Parts: sequence; C-alpha cells; structure tokens
Amino acid sequence: MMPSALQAEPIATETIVRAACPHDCPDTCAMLVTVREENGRRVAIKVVGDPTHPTTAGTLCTKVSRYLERTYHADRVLHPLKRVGAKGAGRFVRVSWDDALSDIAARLCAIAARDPERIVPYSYAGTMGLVQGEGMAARFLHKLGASFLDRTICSSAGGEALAYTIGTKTGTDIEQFQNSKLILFWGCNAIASNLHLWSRAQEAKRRGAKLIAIDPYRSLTAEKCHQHIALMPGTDAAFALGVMYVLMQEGWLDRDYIERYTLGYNALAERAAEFDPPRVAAICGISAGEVEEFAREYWQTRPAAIRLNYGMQRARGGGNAVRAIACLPALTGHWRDAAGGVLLSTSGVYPIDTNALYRPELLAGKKPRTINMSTIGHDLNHADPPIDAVIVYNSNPVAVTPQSGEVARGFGREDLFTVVLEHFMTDTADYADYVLPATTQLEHVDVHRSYGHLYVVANNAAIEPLGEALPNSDIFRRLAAKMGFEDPCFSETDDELAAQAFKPQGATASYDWQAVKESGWQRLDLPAQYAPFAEGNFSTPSGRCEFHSEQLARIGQDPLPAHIAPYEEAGRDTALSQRYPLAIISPPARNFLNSTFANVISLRAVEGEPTIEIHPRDAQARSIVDGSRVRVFNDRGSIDLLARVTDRARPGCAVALSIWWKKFARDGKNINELTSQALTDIGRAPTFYDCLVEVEATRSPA
Ligand SMILES: Nc1nc2c(c(=O)[nH]1)N[C@H]1C(S)=C(S)[C@@H](COP(=O)(O)OP(=O)(O)OC[C@H]3O[C@@H](n4cnc5c(=O)[nH]c(N)nc54)[C@H](O)[C@@H]3O)O[C@H]1N2
Ligand SMILES: Nc1nc2c(c(=O)[nH]1)N[C@H]1C(S)=C(S)[C@@H](COP(=O)(O)OP(=O)(O)OC[C@H]3O[C@@H](n4cnc5c(=O)[nH]c(N)nc54)[C@H](O)[C@@H]3O)O[C@H]1N2
Ligand SMILES: [Mo]
Repeated sequence: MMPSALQAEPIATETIVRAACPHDCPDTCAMLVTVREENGRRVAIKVVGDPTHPTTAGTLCTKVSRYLERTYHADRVLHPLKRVGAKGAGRFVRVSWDDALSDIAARLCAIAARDPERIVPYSYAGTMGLVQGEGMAARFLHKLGASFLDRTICSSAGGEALAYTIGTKTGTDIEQFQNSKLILFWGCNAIASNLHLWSRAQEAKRRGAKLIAIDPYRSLTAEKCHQHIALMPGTDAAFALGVMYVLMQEGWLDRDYIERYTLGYNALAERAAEFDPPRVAAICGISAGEVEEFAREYWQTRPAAIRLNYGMQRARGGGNAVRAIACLPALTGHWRDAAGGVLLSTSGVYPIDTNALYRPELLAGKKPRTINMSTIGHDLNHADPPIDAVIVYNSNPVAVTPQSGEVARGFGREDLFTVVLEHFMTDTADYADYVLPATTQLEHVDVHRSYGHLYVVANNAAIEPLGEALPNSDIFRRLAAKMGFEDPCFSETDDELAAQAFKPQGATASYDWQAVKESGWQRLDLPAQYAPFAEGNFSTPSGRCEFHSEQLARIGQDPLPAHIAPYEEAGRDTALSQRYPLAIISPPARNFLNSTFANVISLRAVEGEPTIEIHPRDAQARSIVDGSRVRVFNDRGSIDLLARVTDRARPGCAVALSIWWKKFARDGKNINELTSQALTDIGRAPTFYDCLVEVEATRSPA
C-alpha cells in the first residue's frame, strides 16, 4: 500500500505527491503535498490546493492549509494505548499492537458468542475516503454480525427529502455558479463550509449577480450578501410555501415545465394557498414584504441557483423544508438553465460499488438490528439487548452527538467495552478501553467522491505512518486475522479496495484507479454543461419532480411539503417556551471542522473560547453585557459560555459556534449538553438547531 505509485516530480530531493482533502466538506479539494527526503525519512513540508483542479483552483481553506500542524502535532496518538484510569479520565499506558489486538479480539469473540449485535460500530466522516471509511471496516463488521449503524448524524433528513422530491442527491454543478444572476444561500454559510462555491459566487457578483442569504444568523456569508433574510430556525418550509403562494397568485410559473415534468401541481397549489405572506411573516419572524419581494426576484432573475445546505434541516421539519425548497425551481423552470436549480449534494451521482466494498454476503444470513447514531446516548443506556461493545472510528461521538451528557454517561458504563481508532485523545478516546493509533491522510492511500462537485479525487500516501500508526483498513485487517476471519477479501490491499470503489457504469464508466492515482483527479463522465433536470429526467418513481409523493403517503407521511413547527418553538405560548424563551443554534465555527481541528493550537487561538452570541435586546432583558460569563441551560443540562452581545444574532435566537472539545471548556462541557435526541420528520436525523434555552449572567466582565 505504500508509496509505490507516487506521482513524483523530482525537484532536487523534493517530490510532489497528489492527495485529497479527507474532511467532511462538500469541496473535497485536490491537494499537492511537498515531501522532502531527510536522513532516509520522508517529511511533508508543504500542502497546497492543486491549481489545476477546477474547483480547488489552488486554494485550501485555513483549516486544511494547517494540515501539517495536525499530522505532526505533538499530541498525536502514535502507539496503542490501554486504559488504566477511570473511564473518561484519560489515563492510559502504552501497549504493543499484538497485545492490544489479541485482547480486543478475545473480548469481541466472547461477546459475539453470546450475541454479536451487542457489538456496535460508531463511525462517521472523520475521513470521507471510501477505503479508510467503511471499506475494510464494513467487511469486518459484516463477518462479525455486529449491529448496523444508521448514519443519520448529518445529512439524512435533507438527503431523503431530496430523494422523495427529485429522486436522487444531485443538483446544480458548482462550476456553473459564476454564471448565475441570483444566488440564494439558504441555510448555508459558504465562506466557512463551502469556500470554493463562495469564490464562484464572488465571480458571479462581479458579473452583476445578486446574492441573498436566508439564515437566522448574520454569518460570515450573510454579511457579504446583498440581502439577508433572518428567519427563525426551523421555519424554512413556511417561507418556501409563502414564496409558492406568491408565485401562484401572480402566475409566475413555468407552466410548460410544470405540465411536462412535475407531479401534483394542483394539490401543491391547495397547500400553498394556506401560506399567505402575512401568515408566513408571523411564523418566520420576518416581514410579509420579504416573502413577496423574494418571490418576485426569484421569478424575474435568470439563471437563479439555490445553494441549499444542511444547516436548515436540523429542526423537526427539516425534511419537509428541503422538500418545499426543492420544488421551487420546478415551478419556475429554473432547472432549464445549467446555472439554475438547487444544489444540496452531488453525492448521488457516483455509483459506489457498495457490494464490492462492504461484502454484505459476509453476513451469511445474519440480520442484525440497526442502531441510530443520533440517539446513541439513549441506546448506550437503554438498548435491549444492551450494547456491550462499541468500536469507534472516524467520529467523536462524546462531543458531536445530541444530549451529550447522556452520551458520556453511556460511554462511562463500566461494563461497556470501547475501542477507539483515533489520531488524538478526543473527548471520546478518553472513555476507551483501547485507543488505537490511526494514520492521517498524508500516511495512507484512499479514493474520494465529493458531495459538492463532480470529480473523483485520489489520495496517495505522502509519508510513512508516524510512530506505530496504521490505516483504519489495516487495523480492521489485523483484527480480522486475530479473530480467525479467513475470507480472501480480508487480505486485499488498499489499492485493491480503491480499484473496486465505483461501478464501471454511468458517471464512473471510465473510472480507472491507476489512472486517477497518477492524475490526482478525474471529472465524472458527465456533460460539461451539466443540467440534470433541464428536461425532467427526475429519478423519482414517476420520472417527475414529485410535489406530491406517493412514496411518502405509503409510509403514512404527508405526501405534500408541509410546514412542521419545531419541537421547541420559541415565541409561543407554551410552558416550555416560557421557561426557555431563546432558540439556540450551533453551526460550525470557521476554523473547526465539526470537532476536528479544535485541538490544532493555531486554529483554536483564532476561535478563542466557546461563546454565545446574543442580540442586544435579549441581552439587555437579562442584564447581560458583552463579555459577561453566562450560564446557558434547559432541562437537559447547563453550560458556561462567554457572551458576545451582537446583532449578528437575531432577536429570539442565540448562536454558539461549534463544535468545541469538551475538555477545552472551563466547565468540561460543550453545546451538545443542551441539544435533544428528538429526530426529524424525514430521515431519522438529529435536531441540533431545534433547541430552547434560557441564559443568565453569572459574572460581569472585569
Ligand atoms: N469550516 C467548516 N466547514 C464545514 C464544517 C465545519 O464544521 N466547519 N462542517 C462540514 C459539514 S459536516 C457539514 S454537514 C457542512 C455544514 O454546512 P452548512 O450546511 O452550511 O450548515 P451549517 O453550517 O450547519 O449551517 C449553515 C447556516 O445555516 C444557518 N441555519 C441554522 N438553522 C437554520 C434554519 O433553520 N434555517 C436556515 N435557513 N438557516 C439555518 C446557520 O446559522 C448557518 O449559518 O459543512 C461542512 N463544512
Ligand atoms: N451542536 C452541533 N452538533 C453537531 C453539528 C452541529 O452543527 N452542531 N454538526 C453535526 C454534523 S453535520 C456532523 S457531520 C457531525 C460530525 O461528527 P463526526 O463525524 O464525529 O466529526 P468530527 O467531530 O470531525 O470527528 C471526526 C473524528 O475522526 C477522526 N479521524 C479523522 N480521520 C481519521 C482516520 O483516518 N482514522 C480514524 N480512525 N480517525 C480519523 C478525527 O481525528 C476526529 O476526532 O457532528 C454533528 N454534531
Ligand atoms: Mo455534517
């Protein structure tokens, strides 16, 4: 697996290695790593964005431009560790790989002999690679018969909603956005979380386009748009239905498109008729004029593209909100333009060969239960049969999952056996029985799809693994051997896995791993002017954009896009909103990537410390001034934060940029202490931004 096929261009003793940014971000950048040979050892000395890759265009974000600081961080876990202190205390001793894997195999075998579903994997997108993600890991877990994990923590509400409406996860090509005349950042802080789309939007702006942000918070992106519509969180479906109301009233409709390519217009019109602008204004906490003006602008400006993102689907009605928004370009015909339409994700265009990668036949008839990762706090404490072991990789659940007090209590169970594959001693690793050192992207091979562009990106290993670190794939390979799993697929190399990652059909018909490894990236087999729904061709059962979804009706859900109020709705006359009157949202801080990078010192220095941004009106009512220390609380818990009094936060909605490691906070907690485990309408996803709190000053600034 090691650097056999490096794309080497010798510059004295330096070589350039073609790599891929592994992180959970739509941009999936192509990177160039400069490697110097020092005393027979390869050392990475520079990472830059590949200037030839069309969407990366030579630029990395601030986080990943510090990737060397992360890889060579003094705190890297470089040897297997065994816990000696109490769970959560973070006291470990170094052990050998052989001792660690033998003991882990013995413990897992004993549990599996009773009931293998008592073993649960916990993984997400620490790396988005198809090899170091679920490749070898899935094979191992299938053979074992471990519980399945429903990977809902991020995108399943919006993803499933999109599938019900347009059939798959695809949309406007990022490479078209500079040609748009109107770009709508709908629950999308592109400057922080989709930087390379933002640069296209900047180009569009220079060419005269108008940019509008729809976001409760004046994010870095919203402040640079021409207009900002600051609605309350969880009210986007009402806003979209209000826009439909106006479009329909005014006859601002592409009737030909509706006739040929959509299903259920009349039923949708009846639904939208309930959402007149004054009603919508009251629900969303905005003015009726904002709805009317938005509809007019959306109809009159072409091409118009909506960058819909995941921030707006983290409330109870998040699925329906995505459905409502995804209907808009079919009503107005904006899909006809390559630079129009909607982009939520492009991940659905890659035909991933999951059978080849994951080998479901290894289940050999076993039918394990499924655990929803978003309710792991509940399940660690209450699942039946109980969870006896958790294998964590590519995730930091103690920091990132909702109601994390309960998650920490679950991981703290003395009778739970926990193995964590990690780069660092995260909040989760502190609870492990064994921490196994994993390689970073510079040290292993992988292949990547993207959810924001249309390329396959290859990652060659730039350096040898540091210390005794091993790729995830190799850890599972060795564990399989210890468990006596002898199927030939367990001895496949990472290159062999990467070669099988995509089906040789459709958008990846010409996929050739060796070729991509050498070139670094390859555009999918799609037209340059990709306009997926210009002439219908939706991949729904009807082949149309389904305003009315029979599939949803069949599972007992509303077949039409609906406004479903948040579980915890602010400004209403309920007992809950009287006790906890403020909504709080916790979108990503620019310099963190979920909880990754929170321990990179230079990046944490920029973020300072965990804060809550609160509107002057809400602050004044609570005698909070800028710089006050405050207690933020609800029935689930309480945390201490530093108050920033600012009108970036709208009245009624506070903002705590995230995701901090708990151990870096003064009180050892983060915002997920307060978030709930309630799930979205569609997709069984978490409702991080559907959360009411109260705030009180504990100390004024010195
Ligand atoms: N720098 C950085 N980049 C990232 C990440 C990161 O942690 N840091 N995370 C990556 C991952 S995993 C993901 S899923 C994406 C997430 O990126 P996005 O999908 O952009 O999601 P968020 O950043 O959660 O939220 C985006 C904006 O939505 C707003 N928002 C919150 N609630 C609502 C609402 O109800 N309605 C509307 N209209 N807006 C709302 C927030 O205030 C925020 O400004 O970014 C990826 N990129
Ligand atoms: N309050 C609140 N909570 C949220 C969100 C929010 O906006 N607000 N966002 C949610 C979203 S969108 C998401 S996607 C989730 C993200 O949740 P996670 O996917 O858990 O993401 P990270 O916190 O970045 O943790 C990833 C971990 O994987 C490790 N890792 C990276 N590469 C490798 C590797 O190759 N091998 C191994 N073994 N480990 C590796 C990193 O060191 C890191 O500790 O969080 C969710 N939680
Ligand atoms: Mo995410």
